[in-house]
Amino acid sequence: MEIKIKQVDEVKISRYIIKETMEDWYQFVDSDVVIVGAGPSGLTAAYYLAKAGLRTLVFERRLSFGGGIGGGAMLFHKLVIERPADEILREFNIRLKEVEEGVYIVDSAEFMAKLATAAIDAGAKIIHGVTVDDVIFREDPLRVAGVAVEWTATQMASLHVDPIFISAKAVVDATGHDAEVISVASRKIPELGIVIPGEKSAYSEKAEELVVINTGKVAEGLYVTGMAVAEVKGLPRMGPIFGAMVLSGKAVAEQIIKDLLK
Ligand code: 48F
Repeated sequence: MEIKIKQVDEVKISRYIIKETMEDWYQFVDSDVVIVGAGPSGLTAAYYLAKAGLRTLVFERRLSFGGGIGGGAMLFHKLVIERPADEILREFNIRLKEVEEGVYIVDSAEFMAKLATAAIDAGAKIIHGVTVDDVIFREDPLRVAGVAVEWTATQMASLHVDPIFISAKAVVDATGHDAEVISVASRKIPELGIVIPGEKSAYSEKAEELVVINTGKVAEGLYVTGMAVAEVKGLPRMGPIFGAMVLSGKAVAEQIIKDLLK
């Protein structure tokens, strides 16, 4: 078989990559919404926010999508979803197997891939390998106004490097069980009055609804979604059932859309 591959030299490859990367950073340094964490709640929120026309940037510490989706339950590659979260998954063309009325099984790889695709296709920008380690705040009125970011690799190497800053009208903590962004805001901006009681042990039937109900604004400019809600509001965990994660992502997006586009 004859094949003629276009020849591109190394300098051109480097230039294209550097230019296009920097254009993205230059544009998104001033975002409408920064979501921290590309797990199920963060990706769902990103989809609805971008779809509403908001400039939406997701920072993910790792080089992959999905957060806890990929690990499933003890690495088993199936997860449970319950009504009405199935409606959201259907929007992303994720196949569901009903195992009892209103209870579905989903394949974790399909869930991760299609959720990320939906967020990206809606216009959200996802940047991997970046850790958010602080927030920006302003007074009069007191509010969170953005985030400080660093390469994850720089942090892993314990290098003493200052971060760069990204401004946002809304910052969403979608970091999962540790609620990392709200924890740092609570510690470093005591004026915000955020007290974190910590997550409780598992009580799945209750936790799913409580997480969704308690999703939302924590301080001006600062929002919480997903498992971080349990940490910040002192709620029980629920394990490998994921309905509340996507419902919480949608709920936080709806609140931000209301707050920013009113
Ligand atoms: O943990 P994660 O999946 O959060 P979630 O959306 O979903 C929780 C479920 O996966 C599961 C559960 C459901 O019943 O209990 O745990 O609430 O995804 C959080 C993502 O945030 C990234 C982390 O790598 C993961 O992909 N992350 C965490 N801290 C930071 C961060 C940070 N400081 N900066 C950037 N990314």
